[in-house]
Amino acid sequence: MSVQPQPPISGAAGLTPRQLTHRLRQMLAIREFERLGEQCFRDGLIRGYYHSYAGQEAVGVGFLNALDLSRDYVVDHYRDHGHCLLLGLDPEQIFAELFGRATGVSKGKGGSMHMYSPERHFLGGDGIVGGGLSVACGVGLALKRRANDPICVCFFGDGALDTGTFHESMNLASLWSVPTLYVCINNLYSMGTRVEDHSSLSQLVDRAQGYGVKTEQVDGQDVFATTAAAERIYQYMRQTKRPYFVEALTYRYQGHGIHDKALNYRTEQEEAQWHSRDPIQLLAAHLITEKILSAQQIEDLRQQIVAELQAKVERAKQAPQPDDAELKQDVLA
Ligand SMILES: Cc1ncc(C[n+]2csc(CCOP(=O)(O)OP(=O)(O)O)c2C)c(N)n1
Ligand SMILES: [Mg+2]
Repeated sequence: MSVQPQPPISGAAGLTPRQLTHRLRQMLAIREFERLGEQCFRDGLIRGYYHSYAGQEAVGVGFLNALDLSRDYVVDHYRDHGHCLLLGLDPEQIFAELFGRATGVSKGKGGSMHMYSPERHFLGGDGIVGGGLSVACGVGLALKRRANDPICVCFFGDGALDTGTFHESMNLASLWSVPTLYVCINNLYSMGTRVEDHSSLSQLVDRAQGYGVKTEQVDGQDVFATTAAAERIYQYMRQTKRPYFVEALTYRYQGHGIHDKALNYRTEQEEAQWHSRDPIQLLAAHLITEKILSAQQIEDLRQQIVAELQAKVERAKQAPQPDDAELKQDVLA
């Protein structure tokens, strides 16, 4: 990886060199996981859909590292591979799920959009746009009754604000005062529709404020900004048991899904502009300037991650197909 000079990013959010290196490793792992996953799709190992999280890494890294997974819970949307990695799920299990194998996170029955791990307090990806918002409201309500001030974090895209569930969920979350953080990952597009063409208000935070929920925008390219926002907001929520809405401004590098080449709805100039503030490069440049890691060490780290992930793919390929008897297990009809 060649690291170019970058515009400055906000301070180091109180992170130690070791924590900063860990976050770089996490972001590189997500980026390389998605690269390999898309290759596996093209090789015919994965069927259905594949929605890459590449470009949006700093959002998950900031908001998930700041959680306390002994008590907090996460509800997700379908762009969920990166979040699963950050919650500590083994990449081999995630690849196995993508390949539809019995050892997958959801026993091979969920696939890319429906990873699920109650052990890791991960209450699912969801193929329904806005589907997680009301679930997260209910989870927040349940958590509020526990004594140790837990919170729920719910991720979704800008497109989810156009569903009725968004309004029902914001209303009830505020009315019932539940400690759920709604993180809207505004990557400018709902499939191929630009945010100006699907939202009546261009500032998405304005759409949550009508329900009396505190809101803020955060630079989703800057892992220090997402880290600092997460820590501050979680503290507020644990104290007040109130919901909160964050609009994280970021960009997805790939098309909506693997079948979308993003050719006719956005410009190369726009893509280049966002790539010039790549979240990994921003952190890498900081680590180099602060002499925490050299460019060569970062490249070695990346190569080591790629090798580890490739080994996981090979093992996941060997995993068995689900047993026929599993077909009706865990299925609600
Ligand atoms: C209720 C519902 N309506 C429509 C769809 C089809 N659909 C799938 S993804 C998507 C766009 C959502 O975009 P956004 O919420 O911004 O998330 P992003 O893909 O950008 O992460 C749509 C319309 C769906 N899955 N569910
Ligand atoms: Mg979007």
